[in-house]
Amino acid sequence: MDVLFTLSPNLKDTTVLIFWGNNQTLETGGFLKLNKTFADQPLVMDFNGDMIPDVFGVTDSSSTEVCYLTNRIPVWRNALSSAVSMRIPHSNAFINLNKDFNAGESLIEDVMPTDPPKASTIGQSSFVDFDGDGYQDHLLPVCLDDGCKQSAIYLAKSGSKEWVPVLLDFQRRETIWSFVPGTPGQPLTLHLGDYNLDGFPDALVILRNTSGSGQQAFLLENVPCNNASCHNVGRMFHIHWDQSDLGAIQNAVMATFFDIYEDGILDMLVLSKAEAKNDLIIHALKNNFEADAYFVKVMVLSGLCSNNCPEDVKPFGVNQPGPYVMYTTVDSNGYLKNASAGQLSQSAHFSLQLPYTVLGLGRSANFLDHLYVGIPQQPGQTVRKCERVILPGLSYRTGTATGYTV
Ligand SMILES: [Ca+2]
Ligand SMILES: [Ca+2]
Ligand SMILES: [Ca+2]
Ligand SMILES: [Ca+2]
Repeated sequence: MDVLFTLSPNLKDTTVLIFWGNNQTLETGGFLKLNKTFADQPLVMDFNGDMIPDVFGVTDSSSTEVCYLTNRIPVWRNALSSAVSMRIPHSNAFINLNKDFNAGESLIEDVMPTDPPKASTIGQSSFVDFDGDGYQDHLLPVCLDDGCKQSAIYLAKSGSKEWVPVLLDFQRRETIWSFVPGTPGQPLTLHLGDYNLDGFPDALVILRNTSGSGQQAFLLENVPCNNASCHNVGRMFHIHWDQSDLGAIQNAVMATFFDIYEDGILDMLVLSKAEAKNDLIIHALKNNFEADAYFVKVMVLSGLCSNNCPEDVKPFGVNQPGPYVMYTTVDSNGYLKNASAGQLSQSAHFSLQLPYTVLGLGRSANFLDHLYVGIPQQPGQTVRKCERVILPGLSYRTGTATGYTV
């Protein structure tokens, strides 16, 4: 695994440094500094489908370029055929939107709305299968007013031009909470994961008290829609106001999901800032949700190795950006159940995605009819040779949930 750093002293020209991996450590002999700068943080994606991650972004010549790094030699190519003006900070994603099992840039205009909903602060785009139909949906957190006192989360389904609000009510008793508007260095972002393994992705957000002081992390659970505004999606977010472990962390500034103990159950990491201190504190919260659910955890690896790979040892490679995972199963009522997720679709601006996908199956589905994995590839290339590894020993039980790692 290599490490990519970005440096942007003036938040404009972003320099990219790459420290090359050397098995368990990093090469100490030096690093690669890309000879062009980007207008914003780059996106790591596999542009040419050779399983080697590439670096994509708007370069100093204001065109979109991609830098290939095959054999650790940077080669620049023009990326998009037409000129586009990217929002800064961008939330570019490399993800499959049309179920063809190949990732494409989320810039494709005919499957998503091109204009954001009417709002004064537009947050970062996220792509998840919010309603469990197998297609990725586009989620966007916004502030509706200039002071960022009125917040909302909108969703656009794949193939629809309509923005549907999936969370408008931020009122807890007498108090209105709202998003923190974000800064160029830390834009307004949702962090998504299926916390309760019901097959519908939930979110972690930071909200602030608009009438008092203080801000904290909140869990947004993906629940069936109960009002007219989200009717077209069928799902909405419900804020867990009384999550005491999150509420105990004062002045939280960022929160995301992470699988502590690698048991398939997503836990939470929260960053907070103590009063009059510069350093941030990291809090890890173990998920004690009594889910009694099944899940499948899928990790798509490149299977490539560049050095010290004897012939008889097959490398796993590293976690790929861009693969798409989808399952079909049948729920307890006999209805088809279907959900999908992308692996490492975004990499810039604290997207903090997991390097694998955890797909919750709910309580009843203890089997999958089909599990599909799509890996970006070059046009005309035949289906990639795949090896399936199921670890460890087919299934494991973790107290409340049973899962499979593929
Ligand atoms: Ca590549
Ligand atoms: Ca969907
Ligand atoms: Ca969920
Ligand atoms: Ca865990």
